Amino acid sequence: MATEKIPTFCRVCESSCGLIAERDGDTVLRLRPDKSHPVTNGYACLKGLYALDIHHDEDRLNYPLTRINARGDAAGRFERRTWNEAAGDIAERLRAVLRQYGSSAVGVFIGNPVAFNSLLSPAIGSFCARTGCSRVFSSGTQDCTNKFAAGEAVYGTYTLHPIPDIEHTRYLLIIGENPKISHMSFLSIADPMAKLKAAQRNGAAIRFVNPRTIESADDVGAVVPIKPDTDLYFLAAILHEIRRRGGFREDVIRAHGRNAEGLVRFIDRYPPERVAAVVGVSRDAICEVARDFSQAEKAAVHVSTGVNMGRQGTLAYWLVQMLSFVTGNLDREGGNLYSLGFYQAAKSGRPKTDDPFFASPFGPLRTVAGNLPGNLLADMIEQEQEPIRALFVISGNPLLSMGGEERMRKAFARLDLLVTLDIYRNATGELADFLLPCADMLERSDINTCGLGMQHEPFVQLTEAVVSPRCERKEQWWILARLEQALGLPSVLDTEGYDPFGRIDKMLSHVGLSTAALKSLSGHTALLPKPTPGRFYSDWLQTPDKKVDCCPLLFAEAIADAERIFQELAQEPEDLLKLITLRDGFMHNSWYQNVETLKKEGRRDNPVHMNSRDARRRNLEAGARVRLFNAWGAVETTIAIDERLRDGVVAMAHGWGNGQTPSMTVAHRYPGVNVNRLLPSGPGSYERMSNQAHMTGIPVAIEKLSP
Ligand SMILES: Nc1nc2c(c(=O)[nH]1)N[C@H]1C(S)=C(S)[C@@H](COP(=O)(O)OP(=O)(O)OC[C@H]3O[C@@H](n4cnc5c(=O)[nH]c(N)nc54)[C@H](O)[C@@H]3O)O[C@H]1N2
Ligand SMILES: Nc1nc2c(c(=O)[nH]1)N[C@H]1C(S)=C(S)[C@@H](COP(=O)(O)OP(=O)(O)OC[C@H]3O[C@@H](n4cnc5c(=O)[nH]c(N)nc54)[C@H](O)[C@@H]3O)O[C@H]1N2
Ligand code: SF4
Ligand SMILES: [Mo]
Repeated sequence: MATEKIPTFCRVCESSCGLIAERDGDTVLRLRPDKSHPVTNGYACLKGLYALDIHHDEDRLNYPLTRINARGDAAGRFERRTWNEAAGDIAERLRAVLRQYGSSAVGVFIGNPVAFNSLLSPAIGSFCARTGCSRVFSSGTQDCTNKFAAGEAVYGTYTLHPIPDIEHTRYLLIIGENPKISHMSFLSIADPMAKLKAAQRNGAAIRFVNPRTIESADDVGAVVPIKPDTDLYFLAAILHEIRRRGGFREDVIRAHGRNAEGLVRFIDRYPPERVAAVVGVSRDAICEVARDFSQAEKAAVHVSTGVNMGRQGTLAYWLVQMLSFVTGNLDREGGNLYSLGFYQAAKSGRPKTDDPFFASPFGPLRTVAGNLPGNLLADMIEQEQEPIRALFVISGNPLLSMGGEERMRKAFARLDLLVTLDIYRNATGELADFLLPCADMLERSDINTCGLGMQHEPFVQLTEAVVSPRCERKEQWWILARLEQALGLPSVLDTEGYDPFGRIDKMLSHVGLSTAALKSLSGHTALLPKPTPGRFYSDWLQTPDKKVDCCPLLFAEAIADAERIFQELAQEPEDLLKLITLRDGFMHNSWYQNVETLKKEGRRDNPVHMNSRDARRRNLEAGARVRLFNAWGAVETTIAIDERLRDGVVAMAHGWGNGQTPSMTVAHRYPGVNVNRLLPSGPGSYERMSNQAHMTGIPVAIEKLSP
C-alpha cells in the first residue's frame, strides 16, 4: 500500500504544532512538522516528533492488567484481562466501596495530558456525576490554579487570561517562564522564540524575571535575576514606583475599576528600596523595569509556573493583572488581550458563590475550578472520617509529580481500589490494582481545545485518529463510559447514535463551524481572527458590576499574610539554599522517560544544578555525590555546575525517580531521583486561596557524600 500523509497535530504541550503523519496501512512510519500548517508553520520540537517512539514503544501498556499480589509488595505482579473482565471487576470493587463508605470515598486525579484530549473532560465530568465522586484532584494545583483563583476574583471568571500581544508590544515582561524550553503556558504559541526574536527586531525590549539566566535569554532580552518565591514583592515594588512616577492611568481606573484604594494600600508598603534586599534585585534595577514598563508606548506582561509555584501565586497574578490594567495596557494593542478563539470560554468560568470556603478536617477548604488541593490527596486517603477508599488516576503520575512520594506510597497502599488509565505502567501504576491501557495521540481523533482563550494566532484543527489503537488500547472517554456501564449506570455507550463530538460541534457553531465543516477544509484547519482590543470591559469581564476588582475581599487574609512572609524572608540566613524548578527539552514532566534515543550522554539522570561560587563555598565540584535534604525528605544525586543560577539557588528537574518502575525499561535503567521528595505536602503546603502547591523556592541543605 502507498504511504499516505495525514495532517494531525501534537497534543503534548499547548503549542499544538501541526504534524504530518506518514502512514502505511495501520502503521505510522514517520512524523514530521507540517510545513503547510497556516499557524505553526513547520515548527515542532523533539518531543512532538518523538511521540512516534512512544507510539511504537514495546513497553507500552497494551492490555487491561489486574494485580495479583498484595499492594504493599514492592514489585507489582499483574495479569492480563479482557476489557469485560476488567470493567466487571473494577465495578464490583467500586460498588463495595460505595456501599460501605458512600460516594465521598471515591476520588479522581486528573493528570496534565487530559488538557490535550478534547473528548475526555466531559467524560470525566459524567463519570464523577454518575458515581457521585466529588473529590477531584488535578495537576492544575501543581501548575496554574493560582491563575484560576485570581482570574475569578479580579475578572469574575477563572477562564479569562489576557495574553501578551507579542507582535505589537514595545516592552515585554516575562516572569517565571522559559519559553525556549517549555514553549510557554497559558499562551498557545508555536515556536515562541521566533516570535520573541521578531518582537525584539521590531523594537520591543524583553525582560525575563528569573533566578536563572535562562536559555531563552541567550537569544533575546535580558534577565532580572530575582530571588525565588519573592515575585509578589517585586511586582508590588514595580507598581509602587510606577504610581510614584505618576504612571497610573486614573481615567482607566475610574472607568473600569473598583477597590483601587485597596491596591494602593498594599503596594504602598513595598517601595523598591524596602523590597530590594528581599527580592535580591537592586532598587535601581526595580525602578528601571518600572520606568521602562510605564514609559513604553505599549507594554505587556506574562507569568508562568516559576511564579505560580511560589507560596503567593494568586496575589502575584493579581498584581500582574493590575500592572497591565492601571498602566492602561489591558485590552490595548501591544498590551494584554483576550484571545477569543472559537468559543466564548471567558463567559463560562464564573464563581458559584461569594464565599467558596467550607469546613474540613484540614481547616477551611475550597475547590478551584473543581479541584481540591493535590497536596491533600494523601491526607484525604488517610483521614479518619470519610477517607478516600477508591482512586482513579487519569493520565497522571502523582507519585512523581507532587510533593511527598513516601506519604503517597503509604496512603495508596491503604486504598481499597486504585485504577490508572495511562499509556504506560508508570510509577503510580506500579501501585495500582488495575491498569487500563489508553490510546495515544496518534490513535484518537481530537480538536485543539487546550489553548482556547489563550492562542497567539487562533486556529481550530480537527484530526482523525491517524491509526486505530494497537492491541487493546482504548480511548479514555470510552473507558470511563464502559465503567459506567459495568456499574449499571447510564452510559453514552448505551445511547444510540452517540456522537462524542456533539458537544464540540455545539461550541464550534459559535463561529459558524462544525466538525463536518472542518473536514472539508485543507488540513482540517480553520484560521480564526487574531485577538483584537475593544471587547474586554464590555463583553469578557464577568464581574457582576462589570468592573475590574483591584483588591478582592477574598484576598484579605492572604494580603495580611504577605507582610508576615516578607518579614520571614528578610530574616533568612545568608547561606540558605533554595531549590527551584527546572525543565529540559527532552522530558515532559514524567513522560518521555522511556524514549531511549532521548537518553543521550548527559541526559541520563537529574543532577542538582548549582553555580561554581556556591559549590566552592561548600567544597563541592562537578560530579560530586551529594545528599540534598530538608524537613520533607532527602535525595542523593550529583552536582552539575550551572553558572546560570544566581547565588543561593539550586535547581533540579522533576519527573525522574523511576527506580521502582521496572516495566518502563529505559526509565528504569536511567532512574534519576524524584526531586519532589523534597517538596512539602499536607496542610500548610499549598496556597489557601488557590490550592496551588508550593513547589519552588524550597529551603534545602546539602552535604557531600563520600565517593
Ligand atoms: N518539582 C516539580 N514538580 C512538578 C513540576 C515542576 O516544575 N517541578 N511541574 C508540574 C507540572 S507543570 C505538571 S502539569 C505536573 C504534571 O503532573 P502529572 O500529570 O501527574 O504528571 P505527568 O508526568 O504529566 O503524567 C502524565 C501521565 O500521562 C500519561 N500519558 C501521556 N499521554 C497520554 C495519553 O494520551 N493518554 C493517557 N491515558 N495517558 C497519557 C503519561 O504516560 C504519564 O504517566 O507535574 C508537576 N510537577
Ligand atoms: N520540554 C518541556 N516542555 C514543557 C514541559 C516539560 O516538562 N518539558 N512541561 C509543560 C508544562 S506541563 C508546563 S505547565 C509548562 C511550564 O512552562 P514554564 O512555566 O515556562 O516552565 P519552566 O520552563 O519550568 O519555567 C519556569 C521558570 O521559572 C523559573 N523560576 C523558578 N522559581 C522561580 C521563582 O520563584 N520566581 C521566578 N520569577 N522564576 C522562577 C525557573 O528558573 C524557570 O526558568 O511547560 C510545558 N512544556
Ligand atoms: S512545542 Fe509542544 S506541541 Fe509543539 S511539537 Fe513540541 S511538544 Fe508538541
Ligand atoms: Mo504543567
